[in-house]
Amino acid sequence: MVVVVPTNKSVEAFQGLHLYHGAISNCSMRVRMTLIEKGLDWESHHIDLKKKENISDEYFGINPNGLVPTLVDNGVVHIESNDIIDYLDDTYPTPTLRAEDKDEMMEWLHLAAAIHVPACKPYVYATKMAPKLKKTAEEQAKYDALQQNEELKNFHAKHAGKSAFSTSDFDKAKAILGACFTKLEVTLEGREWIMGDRFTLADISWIPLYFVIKGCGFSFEKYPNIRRWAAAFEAKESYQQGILKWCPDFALV
Ligand SMILES: N[C@@H](CCC(=O)N[C@@H](CS)C(=O)NCC(=O)O)C(=O)O
Repeated sequence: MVVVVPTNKSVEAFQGLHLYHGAISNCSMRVRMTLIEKGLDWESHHIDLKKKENISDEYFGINPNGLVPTLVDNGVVHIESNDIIDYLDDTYPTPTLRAEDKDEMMEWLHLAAAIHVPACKPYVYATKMAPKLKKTAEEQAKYDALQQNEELKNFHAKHAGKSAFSTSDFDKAKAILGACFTKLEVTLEGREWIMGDRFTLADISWIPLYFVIKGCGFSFEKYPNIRRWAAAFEAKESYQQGILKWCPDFALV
């Protein structure tokens, strides 16, 4: 659980569940899906990353990294998508999204979190999003003043649309994604879901990665088990409402 004491005190008065989230944000997708799977009511606060709505004193006062998603549950602020979905499943236990082997399931959530900055973010920026998220000089100055997280500062200084991606950064991202999807492919052999027969947080954590990375051109030709697993989501309300509704044309964006 990653709880933040906000400097923007307005959110502390919120009742119920409020989600700050981005349409084409794989991290937001997993939280939207979890809320829907659990049948929870939540208030949407959409943050348009293309309009740089996250680069504001108000938003950094809620999420000190300036990232989406942020969940506010009765005035308590939670960040980090994989921690948020685990928190939601603990706090609102029915229906459960836990596997019997919780440790193995959590390894999938930790892996998704671990590859976000070294692999997912560079792949998405290099293939598609860098020009769309390019900051003006004014936005860049505002961002530099607000952002205290060195890893994010470095990432954005390097890749915020002004400098080209180095081949080595891109190749490294692609290699990490290839290794992780190979692990997923092997795991899904003879299994309906990542943890076996039961649909769990592990599936919710990974389907947004598949959706976004595929939408950025990564080929899943050699991963038949992953394609079968992903196709099974089409029948799920949480996939339709948590992912497709927010970015129906992602492949074209
Ligand atoms: N580890 C964070 C990563 C969140 C993150 O990077 N969100 C992206 C969208 S998926 C974002 O807000 N990007 C804007 C930025 O980097 O300034 C989590 O899992 O919640």
